[in-house]
Amino acid sequence: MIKKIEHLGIAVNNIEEATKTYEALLNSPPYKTEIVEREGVKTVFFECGESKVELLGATREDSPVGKYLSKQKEGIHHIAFFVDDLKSEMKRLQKEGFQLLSEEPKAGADGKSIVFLHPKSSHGVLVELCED
Ligand code: CMX
Repeated sequence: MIKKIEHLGIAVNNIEEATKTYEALLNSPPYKTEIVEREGVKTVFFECGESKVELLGATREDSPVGKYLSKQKEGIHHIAFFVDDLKSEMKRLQKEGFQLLSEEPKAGADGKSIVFLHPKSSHGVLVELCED
């Protein structure tokens, strides 16, 4: 079952600058910074009540975030929903006709197992499902 919005992912051109901006906006420092090599991304996480904000900076131009930033302006890149049973949600959404971007859950940032749905399946929004 989808339980809540876990985080919003924001793609940024300069992660150091954006970290300062979001630290000022949320009036709180980030709780975690992590490089996910497989995704070619540097992430900075802020807590925001029950949800989080994830800043995403590309570490490679050919990574998903690198390609995204080369084509469009920085801004909201994805919305991540927290699920209690990732495999059963994957089966349910596949049956509903959503295009999953991987057949199996992958290791994502912040200790989560994740899977993405193609933005064309969800009216132009890249959706991530994540599980602890
Ligand atoms: N939100 C909405 N639309 C997006 C998008 C995004 N984040 N990224 C790409 N698109 C759209 C493009 O605008 C393009 O649309 P048109 O066909 O209408 O022009 C289409 O998707 C294809 O885009 P592309 O640049 O050719 O990119 P690819 O097809 O190679 O890849 C995608 C697109 C979504 C499959 C790829 O970005 C992906 O696999 N994403 C999931 C993984 C990811 O984003 N990882 C980074 C975050 C990791 C983390 O959170 O830790």
